[in-house]
Amino acid sequence: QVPWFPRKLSDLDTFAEKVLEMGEELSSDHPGAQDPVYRQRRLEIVQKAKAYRTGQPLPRIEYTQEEKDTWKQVYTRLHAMYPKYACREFLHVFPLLEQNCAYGPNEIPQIEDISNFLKDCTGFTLRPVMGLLTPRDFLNSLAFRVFHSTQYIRHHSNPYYTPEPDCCHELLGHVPLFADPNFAELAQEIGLASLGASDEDIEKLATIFWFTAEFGLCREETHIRAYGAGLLSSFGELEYALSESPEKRSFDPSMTALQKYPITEYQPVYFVADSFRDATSKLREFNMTMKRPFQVRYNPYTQAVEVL
Ligand code: H2B
Ligand code: FE
Repeated sequence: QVPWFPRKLSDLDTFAEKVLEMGEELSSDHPGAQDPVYRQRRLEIVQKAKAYRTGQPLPRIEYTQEEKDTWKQVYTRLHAMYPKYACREFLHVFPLLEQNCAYGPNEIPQIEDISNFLKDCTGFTLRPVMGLLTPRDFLNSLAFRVFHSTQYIRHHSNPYYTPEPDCCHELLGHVPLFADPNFAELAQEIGLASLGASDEDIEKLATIFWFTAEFGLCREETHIRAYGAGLLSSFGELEYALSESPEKRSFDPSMTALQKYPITEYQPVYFVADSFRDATSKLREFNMTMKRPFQVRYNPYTQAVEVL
């Protein structure tokens, strides 16, 4: 029995209302949980994501001054660290986002502008989302070069902490790498492998996503740099990850896929890729060891998945 999977772009519409948690409700440990104004605002933003369907213009949010102030604090602190810690692909793209998508400390960029920019770079596009998707749905969308992005921002009481993805994490952490052709290929490769995969294989692919797109490190000449969004959107963990403290192992999908990890603390182990191309070719080899009674191919002309 093969699990259902999306075949065409508009099939992703079925994910809009299927959010794991914190879709319209916040968990009690969310810093905004006791703030009715915050909850109302978040609800207003996620309702636009819930209503979004393929082909419609992406919702534009008019952010409040308080939201912009939170963004400014996060942006300023991280931006100062990037030259020392971020990988070269990230550093190449960032100024292009400043020029083309109004990245900067004073405004929260709009996902519509970013999506148009990414589309020109790698064909990746963004879709708004209410909150956490299941790992399966989230990974499946990467097969179509679609990344789900939240549009609300963390609570202003603690600008350097969020228990869930927010626009700081998506726009500062994830977006720059999706403009890089080699990273885009790596991400799509994880996505294609996830289509119709068994639950066990989804868990492995989610772990690989965790140790690459979220917490990945890469080698550059004599040093190691960060490309994972969880690092590039957290000043504390970014510095820690590149210090001597945590263990660093070479990225090897068959080993990486089995590594256990904490989700609320700094990672004890990180995986270092030689390059995105090398990681992609290792991943392709690994994917061939996963059994699936069919093969898939993405057709960019129709934006559909062909089942072979
Ligand atoms: N959903 C959303 N909306 N954003 C994410 O970054 C995300 C997700 N990450 N669902 C997924 C799960 C990831 O942690 C893996 C694939 O489990
Ligand atoms: Fe993320």
